[in-house]
Amino acid sequence: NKQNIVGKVSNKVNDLMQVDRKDSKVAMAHIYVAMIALLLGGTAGLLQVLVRSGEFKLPWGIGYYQVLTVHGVLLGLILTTFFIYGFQIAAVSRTSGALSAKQRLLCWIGFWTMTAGTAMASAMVLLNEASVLYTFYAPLQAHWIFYLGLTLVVVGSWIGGLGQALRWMQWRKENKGQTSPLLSFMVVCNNLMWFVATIGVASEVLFQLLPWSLGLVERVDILLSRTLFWSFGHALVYFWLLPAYMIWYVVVPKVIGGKIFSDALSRLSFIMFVLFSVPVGLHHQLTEPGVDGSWKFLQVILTMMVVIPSLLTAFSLFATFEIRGRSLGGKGVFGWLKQLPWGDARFFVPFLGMLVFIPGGAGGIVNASYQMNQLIHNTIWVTGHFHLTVATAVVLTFFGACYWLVPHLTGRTLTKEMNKLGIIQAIVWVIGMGIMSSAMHVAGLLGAPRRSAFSDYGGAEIASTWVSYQIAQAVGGTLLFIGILLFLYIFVKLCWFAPKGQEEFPIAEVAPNAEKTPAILENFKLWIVILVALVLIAYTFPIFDIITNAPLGSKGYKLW
Ligand code: HAS
Ligand code: CU
Repeated sequence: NKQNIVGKVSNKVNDLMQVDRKDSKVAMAHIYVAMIALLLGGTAGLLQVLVRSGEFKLPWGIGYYQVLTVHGVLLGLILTTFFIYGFQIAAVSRTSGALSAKQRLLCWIGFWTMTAGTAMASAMVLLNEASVLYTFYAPLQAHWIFYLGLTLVVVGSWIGGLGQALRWMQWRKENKGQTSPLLSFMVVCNNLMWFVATIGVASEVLFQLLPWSLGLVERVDILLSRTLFWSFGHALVYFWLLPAYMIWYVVVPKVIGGKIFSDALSRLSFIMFVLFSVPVGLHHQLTEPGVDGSWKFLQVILTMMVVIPSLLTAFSLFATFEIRGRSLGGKGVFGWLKQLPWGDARFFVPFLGMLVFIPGGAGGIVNASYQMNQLIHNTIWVTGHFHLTVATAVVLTFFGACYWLVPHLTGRTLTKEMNKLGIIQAIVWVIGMGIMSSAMHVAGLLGAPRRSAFSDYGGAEIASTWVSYQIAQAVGGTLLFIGILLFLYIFVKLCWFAPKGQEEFPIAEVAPNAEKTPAILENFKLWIVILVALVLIAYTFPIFDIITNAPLGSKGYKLW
């Protein structure tokens, strides 16, 4: 009888492991696509900095803007979305419990839909039918298959996101009245924000760009298309950032042996992102005519509101680090810093990301300051800004996460050598990015444009002041490419060659003396109502204005 019970228990455990493995598989599928995007998109980045240095010409008739489109689409849209979904699926599965067969199926359907869309969009870029950059601004007109491909990526993300959210809802049903697992809650916040944000870009593509590129209509309203795009575009950058914040709030404290500073504060900051990420898109259009200044100013204020949850995050991370450092005996104002596990890549790599986010975020506040935006808009300063935010703060955090997530999902372990290589990789990245991004910021202040190939502008004197910075960008960009190769080497090792074993998914507990989490924070109905109200306030009048005062609209152009 006893044996029978033992048998049954071990069968049950086996079943659970089996299901877990199935979740791991769908998570890893996403991460593989992300890594292919990293390799190809990174190669494109290398070519760009070389072209812009003025010392290199692209062979075989490849266009600069074609390469730039590959870079932006693959790294900005594909690497991010696929990695985030891989991470989020694992996060929900490990904190709310393994996905049901139906939920997992949704994740697979989402995965294949997104992958098919990626293939369609990439094919069109490679065939030189869609050199329209990752923001695909009209009146540049791509082949309709490019737009359809991007639509499938978005639709696929809705399906996969639903699969993740359903698991959280099931947990809530099964555990009435209890505070839900923090990490799953955060995933649901991110997916909700993403869903609301993508409505704008989906309308742009479905009602404007697709009919236009198919030749069903001759002209589209440019200002409307850009406004719809940016109602999505800013939330997009937080869709990248929030998974990094999940890792900072929940994983990093566990890695350093500490606790989450406050569950309630973490949830509050995520809810603030849900509320304020969408109604701020006009801060990308501050120089555009056709939108009244007062609406731009309202969205500038809302942008400053969305800075607050980042400041909350900085505060609680500092607190987590200091409390842990002091508990290990650190003394004095900064003595506790020494106690942190600097030799652990799972801490060190995301930490560098946090550090870089301080200047990155400060630059964002400069951008969002209505008047200062005049100085930096459309200059390569902006490119410098987002290489600190998304390409360092976020990407280094994702790299750091891979060092436990990949072996966790593939049943292997992170060896000492790989850990060390991970640390070297991050240092190479920060040095490369430090050089490239600083040069971009300075050149931008000197007026160097973004989104443009090398030119001496007919020998204009001002263009000669940019040259040394463009060469510095090439040096930094080359280091970054080496960083990508180094990371992919570690990734391949962790997938197929590292010793077999078990690596945990680190999830910290909440500090015992923290306040109890108010139930209102989980009341999504309330937050959705406020979110919809804010979006309506921020966008109804500007869009009404744009539509009623619409000029003829523009035909499509293919300038490449
Ligand atoms: Fe941005 C343009 C404003 C954040 C990405 N941004 C872009 C573009 C991208 C991008 C891709 O208002 C270009 C889009 C295009 O192609 O045209 N951005 C902001 C503001 C923030 C901000 C106000 N951006 C981001 C993040 C991104 C991102 C995050 C990606 C992930 N951005 C703008 C504006 C433009 C713009 C304008 C348009 C410019 C133009 O004219 O075209 C804020 O969210 C930033 C808040 C962040 C902070 C930092 C908090 C620091 C933390 C770290 C703590 C560190 C610790 C370490 C604890 C205030 C959380 C401990 C240290 C020890 C020593 C112990
Ligand atoms: Cu923005």
